[in-house]
Amino acid sequence: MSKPLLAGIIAGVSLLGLAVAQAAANPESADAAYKGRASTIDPASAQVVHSPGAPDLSAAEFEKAKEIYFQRCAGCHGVLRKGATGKPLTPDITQERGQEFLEALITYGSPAGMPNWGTSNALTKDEITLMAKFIQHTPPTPPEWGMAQMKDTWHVLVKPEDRPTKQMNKLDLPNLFSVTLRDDGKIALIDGKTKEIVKTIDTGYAVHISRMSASGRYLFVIGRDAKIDMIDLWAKEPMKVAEIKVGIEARSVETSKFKGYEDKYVIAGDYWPPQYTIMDGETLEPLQIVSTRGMTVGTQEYHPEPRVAAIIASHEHPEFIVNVKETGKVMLVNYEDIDNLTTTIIGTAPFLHDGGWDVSHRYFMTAANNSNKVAVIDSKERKLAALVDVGKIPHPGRGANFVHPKLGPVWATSHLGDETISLIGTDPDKHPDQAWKVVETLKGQGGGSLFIKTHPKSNHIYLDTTFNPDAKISQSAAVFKIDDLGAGFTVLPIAEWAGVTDGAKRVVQPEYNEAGDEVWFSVWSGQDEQSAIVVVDDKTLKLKKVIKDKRLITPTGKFNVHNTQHDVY
Ligand code: DHE
Repeated sequence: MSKPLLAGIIAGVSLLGLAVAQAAANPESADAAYKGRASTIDPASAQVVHSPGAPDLSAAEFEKAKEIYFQRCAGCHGVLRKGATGKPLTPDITQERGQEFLEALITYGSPAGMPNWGTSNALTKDEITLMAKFIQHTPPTPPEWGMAQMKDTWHVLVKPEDRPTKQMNKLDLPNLFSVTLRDDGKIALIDGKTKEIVKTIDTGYAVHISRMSASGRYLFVIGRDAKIDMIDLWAKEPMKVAEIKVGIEARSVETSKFKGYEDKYVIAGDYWPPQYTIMDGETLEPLQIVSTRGMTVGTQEYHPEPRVAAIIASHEHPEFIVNVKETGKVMLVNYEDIDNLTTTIIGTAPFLHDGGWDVSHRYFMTAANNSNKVAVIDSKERKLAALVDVGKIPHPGRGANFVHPKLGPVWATSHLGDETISLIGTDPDKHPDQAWKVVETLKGQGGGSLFIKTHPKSNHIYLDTTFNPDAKISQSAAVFKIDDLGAGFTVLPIAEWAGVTDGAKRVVQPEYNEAGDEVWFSVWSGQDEQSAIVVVDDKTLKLKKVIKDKRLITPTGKFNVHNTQHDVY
Protein backbone atom coordinates (compact mmCIF):
# COMPACT_ATOMS: atom_id res chain seq x y z
CA MET A 1 0.00 0.00 0.00
CA SER A 2 1.30 3.50 -0.83
CA LYS A 3 2.42 5.72 2.06
CA PRO A 4 -0.06 8.53 1.29
CA LEU A 5 -2.88 5.99 1.18
CA LEU A 6 -1.87 4.49 4.50
CA ALA A 7 -1.60 7.98 6.01
CA GLY A 8 -5.03 8.72 4.60
CA ILE A 9 -6.52 5.62 6.12
CA ILE A 10 -5.04 6.45 9.48
CA ALA A 11 -6.47 9.98 9.15
CA GLY A 12 -9.82 8.42 8.32
CA VAL A 13 -9.62 6.22 11.38
CA SER A 14 -8.94 9.23 13.59
CA LEU A 15 -12.25 10.66 12.39
CA LEU A 16 -13.83 8.06 14.57
CA GLY A 17 -13.51 10.40 17.53
CA LEU A 18 -15.46 13.00 15.62
CA ALA A 19 -18.22 10.62 14.72
CA VAL A 20 -18.44 9.31 18.26
CA ALA A 21 -18.73 12.86 19.57
CA GLN A 22 -21.65 13.41 17.23
CA ALA A 23 -23.46 10.43 18.56
CA ALA A 24 -24.35 12.49 21.62
CA ALA A 25 -26.67 14.60 19.53
CA ASN A 26 -27.63 11.82 17.21
CA PRO A 27 -28.66 8.39 18.47
CA GLU A 28 -27.97 6.68 15.17
CA SER A 29 -24.43 7.86 14.72
CA ALA A 30 -22.93 5.24 17.07
CA ASP A 31 -23.66 3.06 14.06
CA ALA A 32 -22.11 5.60 11.67
CA ALA A 33 -19.03 5.88 13.90
CA TYR A 34 -18.60 2.13 13.75
CA LYS A 35 -19.32 1.56 10.09
CA GLY A 36 -18.02 4.71 8.46
CA ARG A 37 -14.40 3.58 8.37
CA ALA A 38 -11.79 4.16 5.69
CA SER A 39 -11.74 1.72 2.80
CA THR A 40 -8.50 -0.03 1.89
CA ILE A 41 -9.12 0.54 -1.82
CA ASP A 42 -6.36 2.57 -3.50
CA PRO A 43 -8.22 5.58 -4.99
CA ALA A 44 -5.75 5.78 -7.89
CA SER A 45 -6.86 2.32 -9.02
CA ALA A 46 -10.52 3.32 -9.46
CA GLN A 47 -11.40 4.24 -13.02
CA VAL A 48 -12.94 7.68 -13.59
CA VAL A 49 -16.01 8.16 -15.79
CA HIS A 50 -17.11 11.72 -16.69
CA SER A 51 -20.90 11.78 -16.62
CA PRO A 52 -23.23 13.94 -18.67
CA GLY A 53 -25.21 16.39 -16.55
CA ALA A 54 -22.61 16.52 -13.77
CA PRO A 55 -20.45 19.61 -13.04
CA ASP A 56 -17.03 19.55 -14.69
CA LEU A 57 -14.01 18.28 -12.75
CA SER A 58 -10.33 18.31 -13.72
CA ALA A 59 -8.26 15.13 -13.55
CA ALA A 60 -6.53 16.42 -10.38
CA GLU A 61 -9.89 17.22 -8.77
CA PHE A 62 -11.15 13.72 -9.58
CA GLU A 63 -8.11 12.18 -7.91
CA LYS A 64 -8.56 14.25 -4.77
CA ALA A 65 -12.30 13.51 -4.59
CA LYS A 66 -11.72 9.76 -5.00
CA GLU A 67 -9.24 9.81 -2.13
CA ILE A 68 -11.68 11.61 0.17
CA TYR A 69 -14.52 9.33 -0.92
CA PHE A 70 -12.70 6.06 -0.18
CA GLN A 71 -11.38 7.33 3.13
CA ARG A 72 -14.52 8.89 4.48
CA CYS A 73 -17.63 7.91 2.58
CA ALA A 74 -17.29 4.40 1.08
CA GLY A 75 -17.65 2.56 4.43
CA CYS A 76 -21.28 3.74 4.69
CA HIS A 77 -22.37 4.49 1.12
CA GLY A 78 -20.53 1.60 -0.58
CA VAL A 79 -17.73 1.69 -3.14
CA LEU A 80 -20.21 1.91 -6.02
CA ARG A 81 -22.52 4.20 -4.00
CA LYS A 82 -25.49 1.83 -4.25
CA GLY A 83 -26.07 2.46 -0.54
CA ALA A 84 -25.47 0.48 2.63
CA THR A 85 -25.61 2.15 6.06
CA GLY A 86 -25.64 5.44 4.13
CA LYS A 87 -28.10 6.34 1.39
CA PRO A 88 -27.47 5.49 -2.30
CA LEU A 89 -25.56 8.24 -4.12
CA THR A 90 -25.88 7.30 -7.79
CA PRO A 91 -25.95 10.17 -10.36
CA ASP A 92 -29.68 9.76 -11.09
CA ILE A 93 -30.35 10.66 -7.45
CA THR A 94 -27.55 13.17 -6.80
CA GLN A 95 -28.05 15.18 -10.01
CA GLU A 96 -31.71 15.60 -9.15
CA ARG A 97 -30.83 16.85 -5.65
CA GLY A 98 -28.41 19.40 -7.13
CA GLN A 99 -25.19 21.06 -6.01
CA GLU A 100 -26.63 23.35 -3.34
CA PHE A 101 -28.61 20.62 -1.57
CA LEU A 102 -25.65 18.21 -1.58
CA GLU A 103 -23.27 20.85 -0.19
CA ALA A 104 -25.69 21.62 2.65
CA LEU A 105 -26.13 17.93 3.47
CA ILE A 106 -22.38 17.32 3.57
CA THR A 107 -21.82 20.48 5.64
CA TYR A 108 -24.51 19.95 8.28
CA GLY A 109 -25.11 16.18 8.21
CA SER A 110 -28.52 14.63 8.85
CA PRO A 111 -30.49 13.14 11.75
CA ALA A 112 -30.25 9.76 9.99
CA GLY A 113 -26.55 9.50 10.87
CA MET A 114 -24.71 11.46 8.16
CA PRO A 115 -21.81 13.25 9.90
CA ASN A 116 -21.62 17.07 9.74
CA TRP A 117 -18.40 17.19 7.76
CA GLY A 118 -18.45 20.98 7.35
CA THR A 119 -19.48 22.33 10.75
CA SER A 120 -17.11 19.89 12.44
CA ASN A 121 -14.26 21.24 10.25
CA ALA A 122 -13.41 17.73 9.07
CA LEU A 123 -13.74 18.93 5.44
CA THR A 124 -13.08 22.47 4.14
CA LYS A 125 -15.64 24.47 2.16
CA ASP A 126 -13.70 23.77 -1.06
CA GLU A 127 -13.58 20.04 -0.31
CA ILE A 128 -17.33 20.01 0.27
CA THR A 129 -17.94 21.79 -3.05
CA LEU A 130 -15.67 19.23 -4.71
CA MET A 131 -17.43 16.24 -3.12
CA ALA A 132 -20.88 17.57 -4.05
CA LYS A 133 -19.72 17.78 -7.68
CA PHE A 134 -17.95 14.41 -7.59
CA ILE A 135 -20.96 12.42 -6.42
CA GLN A 136 -22.95 13.67 -9.43
CA HIS A 137 -20.59 11.63 -11.64
CA THR A 138 -20.75 7.86 -12.17
CA PRO A 139 -18.92 6.13 -9.29
CA PRO A 140 -15.34 5.19 -10.24
CA THR A 141 -14.96 1.41 -10.14
CA PRO A 142 -11.95 -0.19 -8.45
CA PRO A 143 -10.24 -3.10 -10.23
CA GLU A 144 -11.35 -6.72 -9.99
CA TRP A 145 -9.17 -9.35 -8.28
CA GLY A 146 -9.18 -12.76 -9.94
CA MET A 147 -7.06 -15.90 -9.98
CA ALA A 148 -4.02 -14.20 -11.58
CA GLN A 149 -3.81 -11.51 -8.88
CA MET A 150 -4.34 -14.10 -6.16
CA LYS A 151 -1.60 -16.36 -7.52
CA ASP A 152 0.78 -13.36 -7.70
CA THR A 153 0.31 -12.72 -3.99
CA TRP A 154 0.22 -16.37 -2.86
CA HIS A 155 3.36 -17.63 -1.12
CA VAL A 156 3.94 -20.92 0.66
CA LEU A 157 6.64 -19.94 3.13
CA VAL A 158 7.08 -23.40 4.63
CA LYS A 159 5.92 -26.35 2.51
CA PRO A 160 3.58 -28.82 4.27
CA GLU A 161 6.22 -31.59 3.98
CA ASP A 162 8.78 -29.38 5.77
CA ARG A 163 6.49 -28.69 8.71
CA PRO A 164 6.69 -30.61 12.02
CA THR A 165 4.41 -33.59 12.57
CA LYS A 166 3.84 -32.74 16.23
CA GLN A 167 3.86 -29.66 18.44
CA MET A 168 7.50 -28.52 18.75
CA ASN A 169 7.01 -25.90 21.47
CA LYS A 170 5.85 -25.99 25.08
CA LEU A 171 3.07 -23.48 24.68
CA ASP A 172 -0.31 -24.27 26.24
CA LEU A 173 -1.98 -23.85 22.85
CA PRO A 174 -5.64 -24.20 23.93
CA ASN A 175 -5.19 -21.26 26.28
CA LEU A 176 -3.24 -19.05 23.86
CA PHE A 177 -4.89 -15.81 22.67
CA SER A 178 -4.47 -14.25 19.23
CA VAL A 179 -4.91 -10.50 19.75
CA THR A 180 -5.54 -8.02 16.92
CA LEU A 181 -3.12 -5.08 17.05
CA ARG A 182 -5.39 -3.13 14.78
CA ASP A 183 -3.37 -0.12 13.62
CA ASP A 184 0.03 -1.79 13.89
CA GLY A 185 -0.58 -4.41 11.16
CA LYS A 186 0.22 -7.25 13.58
CA ILE A 187 -1.26 -9.78 15.95
CA ALA A 188 0.14 -10.63 19.38
CA LEU A 189 0.08 -14.20 20.67
CA ILE A 190 -0.45 -13.97 24.44
CA ASP A 191 -0.07 -16.87 26.85
CA GLY A 192 -3.30 -17.33 28.84
CA LYS A 193 -1.54 -18.22 32.08
CA THR A 194 1.46 -15.89 32.29
CA LYS A 195 -0.30 -13.13 30.31
CA GLU A 196 3.03 -12.48 28.55
CA ILE A 197 3.31 -11.75 24.84
CA VAL A 198 4.85 -14.87 23.30
CA LYS A 199 5.37 -13.23 19.94
CA THR A 200 4.03 -10.53 17.64
CA ILE A 201 3.58 -11.44 13.98
CA ASP A 202 3.30 -9.07 10.99
CA THR A 203 0.00 -9.44 9.17
CA GLY A 204 -2.14 -7.54 6.68
CA TYR A 205 -3.35 -3.99 7.28
CA ALA A 206 -5.70 -3.44 10.25
CA VAL A 207 -6.28 -7.10 10.99
CA HIS A 208 -9.92 -7.90 11.50
CA ILE A 209 -10.41 -11.39 12.87
CA SER A 210 -8.52 -14.58 13.75
CA ARG A 211 -10.00 -18.04 13.23
CA MET A 212 -8.65 -21.50 14.11
CA SER A 213 -8.43 -24.61 11.97
CA ALA A 214 -10.54 -27.58 13.15
CA SER A 215 -7.44 -29.36 14.52
CA GLY A 216 -6.34 -26.33 16.53
CA ARG A 217 -2.98 -26.26 14.76
CA TYR A 218 -3.34 -23.43 12.24
CA LEU A 219 -4.32 -19.87 13.01
CA PHE A 220 -5.72 -17.75 10.14
CA VAL A 221 -5.68 -13.98 10.33
CA ILE A 222 -7.28 -11.63 7.79
CA GLY A 223 -6.47 -7.93 7.32
CA ARG A 224 -8.88 -5.29 6.06
CA ASP A 225 -6.65 -5.28 2.95
CA ALA A 226 -7.75 -8.92 2.31
CA LYS A 227 -4.34 -10.39 3.14
CA ILE A 228 -4.53 -13.77 4.90
CA ASP A 229 -1.67 -15.04 7.04
CA MET A 230 -1.60 -18.71 7.99
CA ILE A 231 0.32 -19.33 11.22
CA ASP A 232 1.54 -22.77 12.31
CA LEU A 233 1.20 -22.98 16.10
CA TRP A 234 3.12 -26.29 16.15
CA ALA A 235 6.38 -24.75 14.89
CA LYS A 236 9.25 -24.34 17.36
CA GLU A 237 8.16 -20.74 17.53
CA PRO A 238 4.71 -20.07 15.96
CA MET A 239 5.37 -18.77 12.46
CA LYS A 240 3.73 -17.88 9.16
CA VAL A 241 3.71 -20.77 6.71
CA ALA A 242 1.58 -19.30 3.90
CA GLU A 243 0.06 -16.00 2.80
CA ILE A 244 -2.22 -14.67 0.07
CA LYS A 245 -4.20 -11.54 -0.79
CA VAL A 246 -7.70 -12.61 -1.81
CA GLY A 247 -8.99 -9.17 -2.79
CA ILE A 248 -8.66 -5.49 -2.03
CA GLU A 249 -10.84 -5.25 1.06
CA ALA A 250 -12.12 -8.03 3.34
CA ARG A 251 -13.31 -8.95 6.84
CA SER A 252 -13.89 -12.71 7.15
CA VAL A 253 -11.98 -16.01 7.08
CA GLU A 254 -13.03 -19.51 8.21
CA THR A 255 -11.91 -23.13 7.90
CA SER A 256 -13.73 -26.39 7.13
CA LYS A 257 -14.89 -28.14 10.30
CA PHE A 258 -17.19 -30.94 9.08
CA LYS A 259 -16.08 -34.45 10.07
CA GLY A 260 -13.63 -35.80 7.50
CA TYR A 261 -12.79 -32.32 6.17
CA GLU A 262 -10.89 -30.95 9.17
CA ASP A 263 -8.15 -28.50 8.02
CA LYS A 264 -8.94 -29.30 4.37
CA TYR A 265 -10.27 -25.95 3.13
CA VAL A 266 -10.10 -22.28 4.04
CA ILE A 267 -12.63 -19.70 2.84
CA ALA A 268 -12.40 -15.91 2.87
CA GLY A 269 -15.02 -13.30 1.99
CA ASP A 270 -14.28 -9.95 0.36
CA TYR A 271 -15.88 -6.54 0.65
CA TRP A 272 -14.20 -5.65 -2.66
CA PRO A 273 -14.48 -7.26 -5.12
CA PRO A 274 -17.72 -8.79 -3.84
CA GLN A 275 -16.75 -12.46 -3.85
CA TYR A 276 -15.53 -15.38 -1.74
CA THR A 277 -12.56 -17.66 -2.33
CA ILE A 278 -12.09 -21.27 -1.29
CA MET A 279 -8.46 -22.24 -0.69
CA ASP A 280 -6.45 -25.31 0.14
CA GLY A 281 -6.31 -25.73 3.93
CA GLU A 282 -2.60 -26.62 4.04
CA THR A 283 -1.19 -24.07 1.60
CA LEU A 284 -3.83 -21.35 0.91
CA GLU A 285 -3.67 -22.17 -2.81
CA PRO A 286 -6.76 -20.45 -4.29
CA LEU A 287 -9.11 -23.06 -5.80
CA GLN A 288 -12.47 -21.43 -6.50
CA ILE A 289 -13.53 -17.79 -6.60
CA VAL A 290 -17.28 -17.09 -6.57
CA SER A 291 -18.90 -13.68 -7.13
CA THR A 292 -21.74 -12.62 -4.83
CA ARG A 293 -23.15 -9.98 -7.19
CA GLY A 294 -26.86 -10.55 -7.68
CA MET A 295 -30.38 -9.75 -6.66
CA THR A 296 -31.51 -8.44 -3.29
CA VAL A 297 -33.99 -10.27 -1.10
CA GLY A 298 -37.50 -8.75 -1.15
CA THR A 299 -37.46 -6.14 -3.93
CA GLN A 300 -35.25 -8.43 -6.05
CA GLU A 301 -33.11 -5.68 -7.53
CA TYR A 302 -29.60 -6.11 -8.86
CA HIS A 303 -26.87 -5.11 -6.43
CA PRO A 304 -23.39 -4.70 -7.91
CA GLU A 305 -21.52 -4.75 -4.60
CA PRO A 306 -22.94 -7.20 -2.06
CA ARG A 307 -20.13 -7.55 0.47
CA VAL A 308 -19.33 -10.81 2.22
CA ALA A 309 -19.77 -10.45 5.98
CA ALA A 310 -19.53 -13.32 8.53
CA ILE A 311 -18.66 -16.85 7.41
CA ILE A 312 -19.12 -19.90 9.63
CA ALA A 313 -18.29 -23.58 9.04
CA SER A 314 -21.22 -26.00 9.24
CA HIS A 315 -21.03 -29.02 11.56
CA GLU A 316 -24.04 -30.66 9.87
CA HIS A 317 -22.80 -30.83 6.27
CA PRO A 318 -19.51 -30.19 4.42
CA GLU A 319 -20.55 -26.54 3.96
CA PHE A 320 -19.53 -22.98 4.59
CA ILE A 321 -22.30 -20.60 5.58
CA VAL A 322 -21.67 -17.24 3.93
CA ASN A 323 -23.51 -14.01 4.84
CA VAL A 324 -23.99 -11.73 1.86
CA LYS A 325 -24.60 -8.34 3.38
CA GLU A 326 -26.48 -6.09 0.95
CA THR A 327 -28.55 -8.78 -0.80
CA GLY A 328 -29.63 -10.23 2.56
CA LYS A 329 -28.87 -13.76 1.37
CA VAL A 330 -27.17 -16.58 3.23
CA MET A 331 -25.30 -18.98 0.96
CA LEU A 332 -24.64 -22.54 2.09
CA VAL A 333 -21.63 -23.45 -0.03
CA ASN A 334 -21.08 -27.21 -0.22
CA TYR A 335 -17.39 -28.09 -0.61
CA GLU A 336 -17.84 -31.85 -1.05
CA ASP A 337 -16.97 -31.51 -4.74
CA ILE A 338 -14.91 -28.38 -5.12
CA ASP A 339 -15.05 -28.43 -8.93
CA ASN A 340 -18.84 -28.75 -8.99
CA LEU A 341 -19.87 -26.47 -6.17
CA THR A 342 -23.48 -26.66 -5.06
CA THR A 343 -24.96 -23.73 -3.19
CA THR A 344 -28.22 -23.33 -1.29
CA ILE A 345 -29.32 -19.71 -1.19
CA ILE A 346 -31.56 -18.59 1.65
CA GLY A 347 -33.26 -15.19 1.53
CA THR A 348 -33.34 -13.43 4.92
CA ALA A 349 -33.22 -9.64 5.40
CA PRO A 350 -30.69 -6.84 4.79
CA PHE A 351 -27.94 -6.17 5.83
CA LEU A 352 -26.44 -9.37 7.15
CA HIS A 353 -23.44 -8.79 9.39
CA ASP A 354 -22.15 -11.00 12.21
CA GLY A 355 -23.47 -14.00 14.13
CA GLY A 356 -22.74 -17.36 15.71
CA TRP A 357 -24.10 -20.80 16.62
CA ASP A 358 -26.78 -21.70 19.10
CA VAL A 359 -25.55 -24.12 21.76
CA SER A 360 -26.34 -27.21 19.64
CA HIS A 361 -24.23 -25.87 16.72
CA ARG A 362 -27.17 -26.57 14.38
CA TYR A 363 -28.76 -23.10 14.13
CA PHE A 364 -26.77 -20.12 12.86
CA MET A 365 -28.08 -16.96 14.53
CA THR A 366 -27.14 -13.94 12.43
CA ALA A 367 -27.86 -10.22 12.63
CA ALA A 368 -29.66 -8.47 9.78
CA ASN A 369 -28.71 -5.15 11.24
CA ASN A 370 -30.56 -2.81 8.90
CA SER A 371 -33.82 -4.68 9.52
CA ASN A 372 -33.48 -5.03 13.31
CA LYS A 373 -33.86 -8.79 12.95
CA VAL A 374 -31.94 -11.96 13.73
CA ALA A 375 -32.17 -14.62 11.02
CA VAL A 376 -32.08 -18.22 12.23
CA ILE A 377 -30.57 -20.60 9.68
CA ASP A 378 -31.17 -24.31 10.19
CA SER A 379 -27.86 -25.69 8.91
CA LYS A 380 -29.16 -29.29 9.05
CA GLU A 381 -32.32 -28.80 6.96
CA ARG A 382 -30.66 -26.00 4.96
CA LYS A 383 -33.51 -23.54 5.42
CA LEU A 384 -34.59 -20.41 7.21
CA ALA A 385 -36.03 -21.41 10.59
CA ALA A 386 -37.18 -17.91 11.56
CA LEU A 387 -36.69 -14.16 11.29
CA VAL A 388 -36.89 -12.74 14.79
CA ASP A 389 -37.57 -9.05 15.54
CA VAL A 390 -35.02 -7.77 18.05
CA GLY A 391 -33.80 -4.32 19.24
CA LYS A 392 -32.23 -1.61 17.12
CA ILE A 393 -29.20 -2.61 15.03
CA PRO A 394 -28.34 -6.00 16.54
CA HIS A 395 -24.59 -6.65 16.83
CA PRO A 396 -23.89 -9.93 18.61
CA GLY A 397 -20.34 -10.74 17.49
CA ARG A 398 -20.88 -14.47 17.83
CA GLY A 399 -23.51 -13.96 20.57
CA ALA A 400 -23.90 -15.64 23.97
CA ASN A 401 -25.54 -19.03 24.74
CA PHE A 402 -26.84 -19.92 28.18
CA VAL A 403 -29.70 -21.70 29.92
CA HIS A 404 -32.28 -19.20 31.13
CA PRO A 405 -33.41 -20.22 34.66
CA LYS A 406 -37.07 -20.36 33.58
CA LEU A 407 -37.18 -20.41 29.80
CA GLY A 408 -34.52 -22.93 28.73
CA PRO A 409 -31.64 -22.44 26.29
CA VAL A 410 -31.34 -18.96 24.80
CA TRP A 411 -28.93 -17.07 22.55
CA ALA A 412 -28.40 -13.36 23.25
CA THR A 413 -27.51 -10.30 21.20
CA SER A 414 -26.83 -6.74 22.29
CA HIS A 415 -27.39 -3.72 20.00
CA LEU A 416 -25.60 -0.74 18.53
CA GLY A 417 -28.79 1.32 18.36
CA ASP A 418 -30.30 0.85 21.82
CA GLU A 419 -29.57 -0.40 25.32
CA THR A 420 -31.49 -3.66 25.04
CA ILE A 421 -30.28 -7.25 25.05
CA SER A 422 -32.61 -9.68 23.27
CA LEU A 423 -32.74 -13.27 24.53
CA ILE A 424 -34.02 -15.68 21.87
CA GLY A 425 -35.22 -19.21 22.73
CA THR A 426 -33.20 -21.81 20.79
CA ASP A 427 -34.65 -25.19 21.78
CA PRO A 428 -37.55 -26.10 19.46
CA ASP A 429 -37.68 -29.70 20.78
CA LYS A 430 -38.01 -29.20 24.52
CA HIS A 431 -39.14 -25.55 24.64
CA PRO A 432 -41.26 -25.14 21.47
CA ASP A 433 -43.24 -22.19 22.89
CA GLN A 434 -40.04 -20.21 23.36
CA ALA A 435 -38.23 -21.23 20.17
CA TRP A 436 -37.25 -18.37 17.84
CA LYS A 437 -38.99 -15.76 19.97
CA VAL A 438 -37.54 -12.99 22.10
CA VAL A 439 -38.39 -14.52 25.46
CA GLU A 440 -36.94 -11.69 27.54
CA THR A 441 -35.43 -8.27 26.91
CA LEU A 442 -32.80 -7.05 29.36
CA LYS A 443 -31.68 -3.45 29.69
CA GLY A 444 -27.96 -2.71 29.64
CA GLN A 445 -25.96 0.50 30.13
CA GLY A 446 -26.80 2.02 26.74
CA GLY A 447 -26.45 1.69 22.97
CA GLY A 448 -23.21 1.37 21.05
CA SER A 449 -22.67 -2.25 22.08
CA LEU A 450 -20.64 -4.51 19.79
CA PHE A 451 -20.03 -7.76 21.63
CA ILE A 452 -21.74 -9.97 24.22
CA LYS A 453 -20.14 -13.11 25.64
CA THR A 454 -20.57 -15.97 28.08
CA HIS A 455 -19.03 -19.42 28.58
CA PRO A 456 -20.62 -22.78 29.52
CA LYS A 457 -18.70 -22.76 32.83
CA SER A 458 -19.70 -19.21 33.76
CA ASN A 459 -22.75 -17.77 35.52
CA HIS A 460 -22.19 -14.37 33.87
CA ILE A 461 -22.95 -12.53 30.62
CA TYR A 462 -20.64 -9.61 29.76
CA LEU A 463 -21.21 -6.89 27.20
CA ASP A 464 -19.28 -3.87 25.99
CA THR A 465 -20.71 -0.48 24.93
CA THR A 466 -17.70 0.54 22.82
CA PHE A 467 -19.44 3.14 20.67
CA ASN A 468 -21.66 4.74 23.30
CA PRO A 469 -21.14 8.53 23.13
CA ASP A 470 -20.79 8.81 26.91
CA ALA A 471 -17.14 8.07 27.80
CA LYS A 472 -18.14 6.63 31.18
CA ILE A 473 -20.20 4.01 29.35
CA SER A 474 -17.80 3.33 26.45
CA GLN A 475 -14.98 2.86 28.97
CA SER A 476 -16.77 0.29 31.11
CA ALA A 477 -18.59 -3.02 30.66
CA ALA A 478 -21.80 -4.45 32.11
CA VAL A 479 -22.21 -7.91 33.58
CA PHE A 480 -25.41 -9.84 34.38
CA LYS A 481 -25.78 -12.89 36.64
CA ILE A 482 -27.48 -15.68 34.71
CA ASP A 483 -29.26 -17.09 37.77
CA ASP A 484 -30.49 -13.63 38.78
CA LEU A 485 -31.17 -11.72 35.57
CA GLY A 486 -33.85 -9.65 37.28
CA ALA A 487 -31.24 -8.04 39.54
CA GLY A 488 -29.93 -5.99 36.60
CA PHE A 489 -26.31 -5.40 35.72
CA THR A 490 -23.13 -4.51 37.56
CA VAL A 491 -20.76 -2.00 35.94
CA LEU A 492 -17.08 -2.95 35.71
CA PRO A 493 -14.85 0.16 35.35
CA ILE A 494 -12.49 -1.60 32.95
CA ALA A 495 -10.60 1.47 31.59
CA GLU A 496 -10.15 2.86 35.10
CA TRP A 497 -8.73 -0.49 36.22
CA ALA A 498 -6.33 -0.39 33.26
CA GLY A 499 -4.74 2.77 34.68
CA VAL A 500 -4.27 4.17 31.19
CA THR A 501 -4.23 7.95 31.19
CA ASP A 502 -4.61 9.22 27.60
CA GLY A 503 -6.88 8.38 24.72
CA ALA A 504 -10.41 7.21 24.02
CA LYS A 505 -9.87 4.04 26.13
CA ARG A 506 -12.77 2.30 24.40
CA VAL A 507 -13.50 -1.00 26.08
CA VAL A 508 -14.10 -3.68 23.49
CA GLN A 509 -14.83 -7.39 23.11
CA PRO A 510 -15.04 -9.64 26.17
CA GLU A 511 -13.27 -12.98 25.53
CA TYR A 512 -13.03 -15.90 27.98
CA ASN A 513 -10.00 -18.05 28.62
CA GLU A 514 -10.21 -21.78 27.96
CA ALA A 515 -11.35 -22.68 31.51
CA GLY A 516 -14.11 -20.05 31.44
CA ASP A 517 -12.95 -18.48 34.72
CA GLU A 518 -11.41 -15.27 33.31
CA VAL A 519 -12.68 -12.64 30.88
CA TRP A 520 -10.31 -10.45 28.88
CA PHE A 521 -11.27 -6.94 27.67
CA SER A 522 -9.29 -4.64 25.37
CA VAL A 523 -8.84 -1.02 26.39
CA TRP A 524 -8.39 0.51 22.95
CA SER A 525 -6.75 3.92 22.49
CA GLY A 526 -4.94 5.57 19.57
CA GLN A 527 -1.84 4.33 17.80
CA ASP A 528 0.48 6.69 19.72
CA GLU A 529 -1.25 6.19 23.04
CA GLN A 530 -1.06 3.47 25.66
CA SER A 531 -3.62 0.66 25.42
CA ALA A 532 -4.06 -2.39 27.65
CA ILE A 533 -5.87 -5.67 28.19
CA VAL A 534 -7.77 -6.04 31.45
CA VAL A 535 -8.37 -9.54 32.82
CA VAL A 536 -11.38 -9.97 35.11
CA ASP A 537 -11.83 -12.88 37.55
CA ASP A 538 -15.17 -14.37 36.51
CA LYS A 539 -16.09 -15.69 39.96
CA THR A 540 -15.44 -12.51 41.97
CA LEU A 541 -15.86 -9.91 39.17
CA LYS A 542 -12.64 -8.34 40.52
CA LEU A 543 -9.61 -7.19 38.56
CA LYS A 544 -7.16 -10.06 38.10
CA LYS A 545 -4.45 -8.56 35.87
CA VAL A 546 -3.68 -5.62 33.59
CA ILE A 547 -1.58 -6.54 30.58
CA LYS A 548 0.54 -3.59 29.43
CA ASP A 549 3.38 -3.82 26.97
CA LYS A 550 4.75 -1.28 24.53
CA ARG A 551 4.00 -3.75 21.75
CA LEU A 552 0.30 -3.78 22.68
CA ILE A 553 -0.70 -1.11 20.14
CA THR A 554 -4.45 -0.66 19.53
CA PRO A 555 -5.59 -4.12 20.72
CA THR A 556 -9.19 -4.90 19.71
CA GLY A 557 -10.34 -8.51 18.97
CA LYS A 558 -8.98 -11.36 21.11
CA PHE A 559 -9.42 -14.98 20.13
CA ASN A 560 -8.79 -17.78 22.61
CA VAL A 561 -7.58 -20.80 20.63
CA HIS A 562 -9.80 -23.41 22.34
CA ASN A 563 -12.98 -21.32 22.33
CA THR A 564 -12.50 -20.25 18.71
CA GLN A 565 -11.62 -23.76 17.53
CA HIS A 566 -14.66 -25.34 19.21
CA ASP A 567 -17.13 -22.44 18.72
CA VAL A 568 -17.56 -21.97 22.48
CA TYR A 569 -19.52 -18.81 23.41
FE1 DHE B 1 -15.71 -5.86 12.75
C1 DHE B 1 -16.23 -9.24 13.29
C2 DHE B 1 -17.12 -6.14 9.68
C3 DHE B 1 -15.63 -2.44 12.44
C4 DHE B 1 -13.84 -5.65 15.58
N1 DHE B 1 -16.54 -7.41 11.70
C5 DHE B 1 -16.69 -8.72 12.10
C6 DHE B 1 -17.36 -9.47 11.08
C7 DHE B 1 -17.59 -8.59 10.06
C8 DHE B 1 -17.08 -7.30 10.45
C9 DHE B 1 -18.26 -8.90 8.74
C10 DHE B 1 -17.73 -10.95 11.14
C11 DHE B 1 -16.60 -11.82 10.68
C12 DHE B 1 -16.90 -13.30 10.79
O1 DHE B 1 -17.44 -13.76 11.83
O2 DHE B 1 -16.59 -14.04 9.84
N2 DHE B 1 -16.32 -4.51 11.33
C13 DHE B 1 -16.85 -4.85 10.14
C14 DHE B 1 -17.12 -3.66 9.37
O3 DHE B 1 -17.53 -3.60 8.19
C15 DHE B 1 -16.93 -2.50 10.26
C16 DHE B 1 -18.31 -2.01 10.67
C17 DHE B 1 -16.26 -1.27 9.66
C18 DHE B 1 -14.90 -1.50 9.06
O4 DHE B 1 -14.50 -0.65 8.27
O5 DHE B 1 -14.26 -2.49 9.33
C19 DHE B 1 -16.21 -3.16 11.44
N3 DHE B 1 -14.89 -4.31 13.85
C20 DHE B 1 -14.98 -3.00 13.54
C21 DHE B 1 -14.30 -2.18 14.51
O6 DHE B 1 -14.19 -0.93 14.51
C22 DHE B 1 -13.79 -3.10 15.56
C23 DHE B 1 -14.56 -2.81 16.86
C24 DHE B 1 -12.31 -2.94 15.89
C25 DHE B 1 -11.36 -3.41 14.83
O7 DHE B 1 -10.52 -4.24 15.13
O8 DHE B 1 -11.48 -2.94 13.70
C26 DHE B 1 -14.17 -4.45 14.99
N4 DHE B 1 -15.14 -7.20 14.18
C27 DHE B 1 -14.33 -6.91 15.23
C28 DHE B 1 -14.08 -8.13 15.98
C29 DHE B 1 -14.78 -9.16 15.34
C30 DHE B 1 -15.43 -8.56 14.20
C31 DHE B 1 -13.24 -8.21 17.26
C32 DHE B 1 -14.84 -10.64 15.74
C33 DHE B 1 -15.70 -10.84 16.93
C34 DHE B 1 -15.82 -12.29 17.35
O9 DHE B 1 -15.90 -12.51 18.57
O10 DHE B 1 -15.88 -13.18 16.49
